[in-house]
Amino acid sequence: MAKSKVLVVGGTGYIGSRIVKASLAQGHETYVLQRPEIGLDMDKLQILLSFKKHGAHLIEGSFSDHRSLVDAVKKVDVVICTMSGVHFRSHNILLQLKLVDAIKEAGNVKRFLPSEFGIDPSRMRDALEPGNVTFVEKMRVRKAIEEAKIPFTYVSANCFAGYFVGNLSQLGTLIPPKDKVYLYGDGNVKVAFLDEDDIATYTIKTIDDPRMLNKTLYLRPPENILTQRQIVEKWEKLTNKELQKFTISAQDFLASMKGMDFAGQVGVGHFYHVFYDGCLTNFEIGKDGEEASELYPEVQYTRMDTYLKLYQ
Ligand code: NDP
Ligand code: GFR
Repeated sequence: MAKSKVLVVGGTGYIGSRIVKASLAQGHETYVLQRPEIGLDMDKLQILLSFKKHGAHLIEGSFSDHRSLVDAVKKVDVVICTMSGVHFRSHNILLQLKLVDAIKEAGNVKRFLPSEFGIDPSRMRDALEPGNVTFVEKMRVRKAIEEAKIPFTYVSANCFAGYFVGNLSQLGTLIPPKDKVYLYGDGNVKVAFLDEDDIATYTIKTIDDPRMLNKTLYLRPPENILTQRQIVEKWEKLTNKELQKFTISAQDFLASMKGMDFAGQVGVGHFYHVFYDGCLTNFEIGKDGEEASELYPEVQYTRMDTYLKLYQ
């Protein structure tokens, strides 16, 4: 069967750019939405031009022009949206409702992957405010997809190593601490960490896989199911330096939200559910889900010891 043609919407973004590269690498004719709104953003333009150099096609389209979205979608078989969802960057998850309308009208899309790539929002109905906004909005998009009977795959990517491993899971920084590290509780809650390039590889593997039609892919490669304490120990071994460890109780961690801005509070909420509740690993994958490393054992996923070497 011919490989599906893919349109990535949000292709110059953090995970989006990796998904464009993975789509090209796996031999899909790959299209990337080129939004007129990027205007004088030279960085975005350069990324788009580099995609073109590597064989991708650019399609002009705008979320303020429904017709342009319909025309873009009609050119492909699969649409992947990587719309922004990290509050201190930008957060436009609900814009996807316009893309769902376009896909519904076009009628040709064989698979739509909305911008998920994190905690499974369907399991977060009781999430703390204001961080629950992420999950409420992602569930609104899911509802629109399923009501329109658009075939889908949801990717629950768990923790991006760039946001959770390079910094030893410290809030407010993206690089490792020098002398002291704060542990969430005893630091022994199991979390799943993924290199972002592997997230992109697994994502593209699903799009022509009938086993992933209307299913959720959970990324839980066994050697990357680790606790925060294990991440810290890997870093200490790599640097041959012990860090001073401090424990933050759940109560104190939540109390720290006071005085934070909205984006900071959202982050605390997400970190709380990951590192205190263990929300990524405290459930069995059910009949509507599959685990990525089991489904695609050929993927040599990056271990976190290797990932951390980047930060030395
Ligand atoms: P980015 O912040 O990199 O943004 C992605 C793209 O969103 C941008 O490149 C842009 O597309 C598009 N976008 C942003 N604002 C607008 C707008 N106003 N109109 C149209 N398009 C817009 O996103 P991330 O890669 O950080 O996040 C993507 C997903 O991954 C989210 O769902 C987020 O929740 C999740 N995530 C999960 C993490 C985890 O650890 N599990 C970590 C970080 C994110 P364009 O390229 O066209 O300009
Ligand atoms: C783990 O799943 C998710 C993570 C998710 O489903 C949606 C969004 C995220 C975000 C986190 C919270 O918004 O990805 C990374 C993280 C963003 C963040 C990192 C927020 C505040 C911080 O101080 C921070 O420090 C690294």
